[in-house]
Amino acid sequence: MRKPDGKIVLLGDMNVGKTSLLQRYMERRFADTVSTVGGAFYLKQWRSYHISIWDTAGREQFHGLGSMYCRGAAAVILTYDVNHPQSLVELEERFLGLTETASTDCLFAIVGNKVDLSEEGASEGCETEGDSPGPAGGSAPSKGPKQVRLEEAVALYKKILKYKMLDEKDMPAAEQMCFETSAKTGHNVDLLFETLFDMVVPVILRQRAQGPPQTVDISRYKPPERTKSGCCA
Ligand SMILES: Nc1nc2c(ncn2[C@@H]2O[C@H](COP(=O)(O)OP(=O)(O)O)[C@@H](O)[C@H]2O)c(=O)[nH]1
Ligand SMILES: [Mg+2]
Repeated sequence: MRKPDGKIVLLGDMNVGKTSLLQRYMERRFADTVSTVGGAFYLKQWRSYHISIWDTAGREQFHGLGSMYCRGAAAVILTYDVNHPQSLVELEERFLGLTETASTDCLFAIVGNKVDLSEEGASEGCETEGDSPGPAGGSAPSKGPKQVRLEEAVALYKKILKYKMLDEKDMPAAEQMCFETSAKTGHNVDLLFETLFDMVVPVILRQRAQGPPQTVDISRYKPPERTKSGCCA
C-alpha cells in the first residue's frame, strides 16, 4: 500500500459521533448503533493525494494513544456534541494536549455534531437564541434548544490558535473552521471533510518540501457553499 501523503485525526469525547461522521462521509450511511472499535482509519484519495483519516476512541483506556494518532497530523478534527456542553469543555481540557505531536502547521477544525437532535436542527439563524427558559433541571433529552452555541466553538478555535502561538491572520478564519454537523442527516458532513481536504493539500506539499514558511496559504482557497447561514463573528 502506498504511504499516505497526509493524515487527519478525529478527536473528541466518547459518543460525540466521530465514528458516525466518518461512516457517513466514507460509506454514505448512518447506523444507530456503532461498533466502538477505536483506531480504525480510512484512506481517501483527494485529487492526486492519499489522505488517511483516523478515528480514535474517546475511552479513557485508549486516551494515551491519542498523541500517537496525532503524530505528524496535517489536520485535527476536534469533535463535540452540540447537546452536551461538557463535550466542548473536554476538547480543551483533555484532547487539545494530545495534539502536541501534530505537524507544526496542523490545521484545526471544531465540529459540533448531532445538530439534528436540537430544535434549530439544520435550519438555524444563530442570533435567535436568547435566554430561552430551557429545561433547567435537564429533563427530556428529546428535541430542545441547542446546548452549545457556534460562538463558543469559535471562541475555542481562537483560544487554540493563541495556545499554539499561531497568528490568526496566517490561519483559516474561525468561521471557516467551525462546523455544525449531523452524521445522521448528513448535514455539513461533506462540507467538513472536503473543506479540510482542500486545506490540507498545501500542508502536505509543505511537509513534503520541508519548506520553511509556517503559514497556511489560503489565498487561493474558495470555500464550498455553506448549507447554513455563516453568521457569528
Ligand atoms: N441523532 C444523532 N445521533 C448520532 C449522530 N452521530 C452519532 N450519533 C449516535 O451517537 C452514538 C455515538 O456515535 P459514535 O459515532 O459511536 O461516537 P464516537 O464514540 O464519537 O465514535 C451512536 O449511537 C450514533 O448512532 C448524529 O449526528 N445525530
Ligand atoms: Mg467511535
